[in-house]
Amino acid sequence: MSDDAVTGIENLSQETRTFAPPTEFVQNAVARPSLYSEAERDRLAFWRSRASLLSWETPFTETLDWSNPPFARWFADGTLNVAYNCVDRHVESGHGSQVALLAEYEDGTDASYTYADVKDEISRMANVLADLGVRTGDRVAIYLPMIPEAVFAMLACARIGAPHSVVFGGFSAEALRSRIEDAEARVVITADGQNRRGKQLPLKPAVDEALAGGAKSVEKVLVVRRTGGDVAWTEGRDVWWHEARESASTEHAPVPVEAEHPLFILYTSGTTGKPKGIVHTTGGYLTQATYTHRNVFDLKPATDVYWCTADVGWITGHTYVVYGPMANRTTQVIYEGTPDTPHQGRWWEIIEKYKVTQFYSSPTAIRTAMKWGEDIPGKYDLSSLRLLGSVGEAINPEAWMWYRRVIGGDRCPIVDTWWQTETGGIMISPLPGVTDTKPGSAQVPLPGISADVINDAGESVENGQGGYLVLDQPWPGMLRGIWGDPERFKETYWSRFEGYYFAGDGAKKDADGDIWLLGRVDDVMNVSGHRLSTMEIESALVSHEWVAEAAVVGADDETTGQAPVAFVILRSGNDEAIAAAGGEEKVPELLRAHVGKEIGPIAKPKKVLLVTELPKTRSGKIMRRLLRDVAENRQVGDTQTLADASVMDLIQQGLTGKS
Ligand code: 6R9
Repeated sequence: MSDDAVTGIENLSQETRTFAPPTEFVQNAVARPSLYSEAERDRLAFWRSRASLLSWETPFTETLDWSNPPFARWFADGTLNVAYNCVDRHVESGHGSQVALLAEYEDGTDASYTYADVKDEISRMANVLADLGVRTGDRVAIYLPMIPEAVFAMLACARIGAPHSVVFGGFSAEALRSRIEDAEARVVITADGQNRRGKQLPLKPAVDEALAGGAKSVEKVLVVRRTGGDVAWTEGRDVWWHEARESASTEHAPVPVEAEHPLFILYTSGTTGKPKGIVHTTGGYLTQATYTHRNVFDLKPATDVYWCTADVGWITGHTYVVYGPMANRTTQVIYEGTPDTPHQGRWWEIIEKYKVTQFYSSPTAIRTAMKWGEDIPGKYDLSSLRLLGSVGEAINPEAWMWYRRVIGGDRCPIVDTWWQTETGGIMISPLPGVTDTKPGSAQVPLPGISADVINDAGESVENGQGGYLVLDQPWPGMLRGIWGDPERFKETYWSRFEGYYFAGDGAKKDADGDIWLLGRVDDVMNVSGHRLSTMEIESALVSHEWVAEAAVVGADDETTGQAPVAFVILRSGNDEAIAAAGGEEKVPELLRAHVGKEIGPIAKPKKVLLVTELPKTRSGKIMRRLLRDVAENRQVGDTQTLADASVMDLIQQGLTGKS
């Protein structure tokens, strides 16, 4: 990366605001500053001691085997069972009556399950799965909505040592089929349907279609009844969970497995090519999930009510709904529905109802709430909150400040957590009660984690410089590979820089050495030899009071190589101000000038296009690839992974309508 490269990304690190945690928070914080020195003194000893957060059936003697990089083996000669660690041991230690899950359904009904209840449910389900032929090592596909049975299904698999592959309930039959086939799953666990935006959407027909079109490995389908009503039934293959459950015993002995036994496969939604089945194993993954969840979320099991809004179809739902929280004996909320059903205050209403203390969500959700206006959260009592988290993409300083003020009442530390499906758990994040936070920066690797920013030549950059984010030491929760394709694992992650795991993200170290994530490197553009981050321009646009959300792409340009093109959604309620400025047709020019002022003339978008929606994947990531097609006047590419495929039509109609 050239020196020029840095010029364009200067602006983000001009952010100088910092927020010290409240004194009371510091005094009672789970995380201690000494964690950093402990890990620096001896990284392996540090992880060895974190592994004692778990109960081992057979203690391990070797912490890490790195003799065949990049294939790591952690705690390899130890054995344990994940479900035992997440449930049984809490019951055995006298906490069976503590609530584990507070399930809120979209229609406002609810249910709660104690740890003792969960133990019974997962034991029953493990017995049913065993009856259906599932043995240790067999793969099970899970295609369920965000209901307690999804958590039970994952833990029932873990109890048997049968790796699960959770497929997000919003994915198509085709996506489900290819994932079942790749993992050769023997059983699918699904539901008749799910509640989404006030409607009942069928789910099982997608399983039927996937199995009709292939997926020959599947012998049985276990079906949870959620919405009721008629479903097509294949006798001999399909089994109702509520019927099988009746006669299933609540006694089931968890199967201890080796630490390197695969716990799950999770396919990344990958914008191009075949989805990758990311493999995570047992002992190292659960150690990192438990340690990070406890310290990053300041978890106090006896008093907290934690809520992570992620679906179990994503890695965040695996590590920070199921495994980390349950291993830490957390009481948590899980919510079936969407944030605006039946009204836009739904999430804040849930926080008030359950007195949620920690809330973990995504920048895109926060920006959407900003768009809807702060009056909406303003109607609810959010005073129970004491910590906020963010994950999924970089959170721009404006959204961070809004989150802190409007949702966190200016008192809650915010943890901006950087990690990936591949890393298994959080890698870079402030520690609440220890780190002074900075709006927009994920800041520092957690104790025990080693990350760096390097240049094209593979050299660590100085503070103030940008480059590529890499991980230079193995970590317990790291992916152990891509299912069935060890070569692709090496090629994808370990080949660009010798000896480093390359995360695919651009990053910069600021003057204090804190890390700022700049988006995927393919979202970094080069304009007249200057490297500009899409994130940085988006952040500048969103800092304008009229702008709700913005996506920027680098479009090919004859003279400058690439040029930024911005897609902008305006906030409602500014009609008067916009009219006074000369009407909506003047807005693009005003916003160009605003970016010029915020960053410099080089960053001014060539075009600013006003739109009403942005194309997003089902996990809420903006699909810039599609916007680039629009910006470069190309036929729009594959929209299969969009949450709502009609968005691209809307954008194009809007644009042609206006020009
Ligand atoms: C956990 C998760 C991983 C990619 C990652 C990066 C982006 C996630 C971020 C962030 C900036 C953060 N990302 N957290 N970027 N700041 N706090 O999202 O996993 O779906 O695999 O996505 O998401 O680009 O490389 P996954």
